[in-house]
Amino acid sequence: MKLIIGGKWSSTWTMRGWLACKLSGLPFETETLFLSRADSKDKLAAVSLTGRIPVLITDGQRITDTWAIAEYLWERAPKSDIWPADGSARTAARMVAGEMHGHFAELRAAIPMNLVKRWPIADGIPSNAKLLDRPGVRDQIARVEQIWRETRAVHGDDGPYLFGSRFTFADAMYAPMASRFRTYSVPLAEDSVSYVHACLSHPLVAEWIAGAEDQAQEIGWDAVAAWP
Ligand SMILES: N[C@@H](CCC(=O)N[C@@H](CS)C(=O)NCC(=O)O)C(=O)O
Repeated sequence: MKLIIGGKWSSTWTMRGWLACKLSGLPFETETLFLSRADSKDKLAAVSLTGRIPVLITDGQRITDTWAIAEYLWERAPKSDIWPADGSARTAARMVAGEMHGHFAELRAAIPMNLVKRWPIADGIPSNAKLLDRPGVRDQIARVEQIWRETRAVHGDDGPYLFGSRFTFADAMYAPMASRFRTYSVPLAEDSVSYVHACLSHPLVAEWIAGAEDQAQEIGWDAVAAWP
């Protein structure tokens, strides 16, 4: 299998797709397609029916959409940690992952992911309060915290992740949001801070972040950290 991914410091959906591939335990390779180059649109059109990545190339298929990729992998590796083993936990995991897949547009737009940026990075950049005060953003942050809290209260007894001791695709869906909260110093309740820490410290997430840092060194740390 080959997964087409974007720049690791900023590509939330390909981070999620990559985490799904890792969670499946199946062998795969990656190919990087940077999205902001002059030839990116043409390259995207050549590999992706939707003009979006990730794309998983496997079995003669080009699978677009992170959710479809995760479900394909789950069918091939149903004992993997993509979804929880318990049926009701699995339904709950699909619900919370689905909410992240389909909602939070204002929050995503206000605080784009940048894994190598720490706020504030320089004078002249507006304070994070300005970003967080955009319409809908604070309510959506509160909703993310509520999802984490309520899911962990029911399913998270035996570990630090949403469904306890096993990091699942539901955590993968929220990992880019956890990183945004850290990057933009979003004020959070104590239990949310603990979850952010657990999520970003998971070995697979840490591996992706290390890759983002390596890319930033290669491209030029300051240029990458200044985006967007
Ligand atoms: N719903 C899609 C969203 C994919 C998406 O928006 N990917 C971004 C990269 S993170 C993209 O390909 N953007 C195209 C562009 O910026 O030209 C999924 O679940 O995979």
